[in-house]
Amino acid sequence: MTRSEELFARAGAVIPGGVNSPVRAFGAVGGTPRFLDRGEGAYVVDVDGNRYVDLIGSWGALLFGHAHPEIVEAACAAAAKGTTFGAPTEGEVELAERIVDALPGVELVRLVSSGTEATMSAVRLARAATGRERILKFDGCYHGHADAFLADGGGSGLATFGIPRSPGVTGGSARDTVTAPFNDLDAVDRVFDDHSGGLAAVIVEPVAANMGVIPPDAGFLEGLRARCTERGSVLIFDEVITGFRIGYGGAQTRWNVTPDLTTLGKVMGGGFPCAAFGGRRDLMERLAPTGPVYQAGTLSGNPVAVAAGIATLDLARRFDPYPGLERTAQTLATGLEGTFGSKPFPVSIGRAGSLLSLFFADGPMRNFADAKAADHDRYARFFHHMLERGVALPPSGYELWTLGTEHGPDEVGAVLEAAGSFEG
Ligand code: KE4
Repeated sequence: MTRSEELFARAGAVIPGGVNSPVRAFGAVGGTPRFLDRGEGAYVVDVDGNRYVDLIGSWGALLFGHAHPEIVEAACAAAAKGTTFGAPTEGEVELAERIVDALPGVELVRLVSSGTEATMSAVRLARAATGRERILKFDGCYHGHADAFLADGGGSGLATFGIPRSPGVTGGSARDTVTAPFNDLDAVDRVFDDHSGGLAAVIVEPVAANMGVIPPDAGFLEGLRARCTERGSVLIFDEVITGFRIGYGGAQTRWNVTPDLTTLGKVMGGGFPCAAFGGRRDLMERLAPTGPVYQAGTLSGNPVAVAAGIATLDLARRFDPYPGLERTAQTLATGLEGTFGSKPFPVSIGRAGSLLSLFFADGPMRNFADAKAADHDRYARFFHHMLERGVALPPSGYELWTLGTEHGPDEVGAVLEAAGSFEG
């Protein structure tokens, strides 16, 4: 028995499913999750000493790889001064200033501890500002596990586990969430027309990255912007993945579409629990203590997490990693297409900037229905084929492959060499 197997058995005795987040349990691919001992740049090492090129990257948080010395140093220095105060600190101001400076749609920002907190708070704010209750999300987009988002087609782990609507979510919550296919403006128009009382908000991942990576069609984001403006609904860009990953200014800069509210997480926390929501001043000023919309958090703006976030954003501003990340993603995508081009099964690479994923499907991939129709059994076989050859892919075909600045030609070569021997 391997140490991972031992630990998985022990974990299962005290933690539901042996994991603290469902997608880690290998439910979609089978087998025993590898318990990790450490990360080193583009690599992770499991408790049995096996080393892998890491393409999970903590689900998108690690723009500069594992244990970047400047980020670790910043966090350690902050921790040595006290790990949490429950009082304001200078670092929170520094991080908030960077976020406001980077994102066109953010005039005020509130720091929180997870992407779910960010998205649930943004929806509460939109409902308060509009006096409306219903929100529109897109099938396959994932915005965290708040009740409002666990409606049909939830994306990420929901997609992996095929849970169309989680038990425990009340009919009232689900009733206030309407879904439409990603990239389908006609369906959006029908939703708006069907709800004459209006929608409080439309929330969207500007690049869908929880149903595999599916970029927005030309005009899709612009179309959402125009409709929300026309109908008085709040447009929320959930940039928890794309924020500071697809570019320093996020997807809203890349597509030049300015949302009313933006949610952030992952990269901005430098690998620590730090996320945020922000947007138009007139909306954000409704938040307590300046307004009546309540939202709070014991560890919001935690000084250690904030120090890591500042270090991360400053590395991004100093080194502009984005062109290099895109080149790496393009090289990997081209290599995979070449590798699988002669195989007797279809492969479609989803990519936007450095975000990419692989579907065993013909493509084009435009929405969740397309993603669900891909061959996920073949993905499970591919996952283990790669794991046995030292490459840790996300354990689900609905997740993005995360690249960081430490993934270079050697790592891309290792991925392509391992993929080359996959026969289906
Ligand atoms: P968290 O609450 O997990 O920090 O963030 C929720 C969230 C919100 N919005 C988007 C676009 C997200 O991708 C996420 C979380 N992403 C998943 C991975 N696709 C988290 C991994 C997990 O659930 O373990």
